[in-house]
Amino acid sequence: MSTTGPLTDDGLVQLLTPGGQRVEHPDYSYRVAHLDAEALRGLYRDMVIVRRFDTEATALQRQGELGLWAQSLGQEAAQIGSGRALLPQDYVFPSYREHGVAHTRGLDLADLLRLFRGIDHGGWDTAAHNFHLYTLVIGSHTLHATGYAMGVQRDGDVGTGDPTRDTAVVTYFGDGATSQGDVSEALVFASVNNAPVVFFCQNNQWAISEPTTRQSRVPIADRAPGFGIPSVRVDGNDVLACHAVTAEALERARSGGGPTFIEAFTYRMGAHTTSDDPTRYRSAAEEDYWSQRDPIDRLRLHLEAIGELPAAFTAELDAEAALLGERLRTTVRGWEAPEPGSMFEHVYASPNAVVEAERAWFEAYEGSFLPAGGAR
Ligand SMILES: Cc1ncc(C[n+]2csc(CCOP(=O)(O)OP(=O)(O)O)c2C)c(N)n1
Ligand SMILES: [Mg+2]
Repeated sequence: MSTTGPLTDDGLVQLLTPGGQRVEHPDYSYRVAHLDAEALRGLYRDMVIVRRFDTEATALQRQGELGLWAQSLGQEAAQIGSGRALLPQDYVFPSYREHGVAHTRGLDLADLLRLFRGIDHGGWDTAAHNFHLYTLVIGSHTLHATGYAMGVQRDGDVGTGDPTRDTAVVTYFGDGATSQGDVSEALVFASVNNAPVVFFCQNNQWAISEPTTRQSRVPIADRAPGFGIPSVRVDGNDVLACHAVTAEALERARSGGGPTFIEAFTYRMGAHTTSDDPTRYRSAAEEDYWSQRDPIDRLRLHLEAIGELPAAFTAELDAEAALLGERLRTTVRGWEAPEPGSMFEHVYASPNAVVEAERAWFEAYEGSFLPAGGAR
């Protein structure tokens, strides 16, 4: 681990060491002081469930049931820690591997698979969960989040002091996304408008095969102050630290204090997607190093050390995870393929001439094939 550059671990906020020991931080410890053993087990349960979901989804892709899958393996602490700091009225703009955050917003995890099976443009009701659709156009949703946050501000839902009204917006994106112009534009707009938005960058050290050292010479969080936005670097494999820094940033946003940039320093333990083979561009030694820093192991070690991980709890959790796996397999295989022409529906709220012309062309094209079985 270098002491300089974008991959340094200098200055990371940490509340739980890789060995599972609680450590004090002068600015952040108080933000997790209320989490008792039951709450810690809740965070552990979330991470285990999401990992099981991710493992099942990967297997379903390998069995040909999904076209593609983007794993969240290794990023569970960043996602669960931050997601559990959100209030119901807060709004999330994710990229495409925020399965843990989706879980904290109460989505049925199965619904995340519709898009990846190619049967739906989205997969869930965004308004029901204040969780926007997955965005695959890297960084573009940081602009959507900033615009949405400016709307929240103009609706007067910031700084009223009413904890059920004041609202924050959070957008999740990767290290690679920070090189996109859209992200810089979003930071400019958020800053000059003092928008209630939290920029949550999961620096998982890779943008497909490009390492973070190809995105920046300095820690990514160091860029934000240049836009006038305060930033913090956090150990992204420490669920407590992620929870603490996000709680602070959300509170700042809701109270009218403006945007914050969080860099959660973590590691993409899996491939970029199921179409990728990381053995072509990274070393086994690097993967071994990070497997020693698994975010779930860290909390497990802590709970064991304080005698708060009873066998009955882990047995129940194992059963819950197995049941989820079974349900996912049955649900996904049970989904019928939609009529191909239905992809033209719901593009706009009202009829649109261009979409109608495309639909007509498509129907004529489909109609040009012989019917199944041969003769007309
Ligand atoms: C605008 C745009 N350019 C390129 C791509 C292709 N692409 C898909 S994922 C990816 C890497 C993103 O890396 P990062 O932001 O670090 O997120 P991670 O996948 O590591 O979570 C790229 C370049 C894209 N989807 N959108
Ligand atoms: Mg990345």
